[in-house]
Amino acid sequence: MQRNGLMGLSAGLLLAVSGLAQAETTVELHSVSQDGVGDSLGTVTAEETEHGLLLTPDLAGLAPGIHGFHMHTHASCEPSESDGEITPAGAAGGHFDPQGNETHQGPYSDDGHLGDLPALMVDADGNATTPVLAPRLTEDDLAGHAFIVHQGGDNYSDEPKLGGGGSRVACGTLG
Ligand SMILES: [Cu+2]
Ligand SMILES: [Zn+2]
Repeated sequence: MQRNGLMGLSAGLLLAVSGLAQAETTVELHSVSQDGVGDSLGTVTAEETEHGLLLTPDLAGLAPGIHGFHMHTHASCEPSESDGEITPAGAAGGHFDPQGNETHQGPYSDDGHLGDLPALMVDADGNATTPVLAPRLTEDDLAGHAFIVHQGGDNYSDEPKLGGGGSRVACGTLG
């Protein structure tokens, strides 16, 4: 009796541990330019919490300041070309928008792109380590897309275009 009880307890613990492991995804981000995908800049870890998806960056080599941060549609960080113009990580497509809202509203509105994430803070040394919370996302939303960090900030509106982030400077694909 006691032996069965202990076995049941260990099975329960194993389930709990594997459940935790599945609720966390770590993705490596690389610098991107018109030449393609460059060096690794570190990682972003996504962890499901009762408040939403907690995204913890461990990135280096970015310009100090606020950077727009989004989940883009496709799992590619390759450049794209249109009318002779090369866009870094353009193959990632636009902001993930499964509801077809076609408007950039940031992470706290249900009316915009689902891929709109909170902007990342990069310190004076070029490191980003402060976690941000994406309340509308779950871990199940991640696969098949890409995280992108932009050169500029993000005012969570369509003016200026896509919040004002401008060029894509870092990218990581989500299995
Ligand atoms: Cu973006
Ligand atoms: Zn957007």
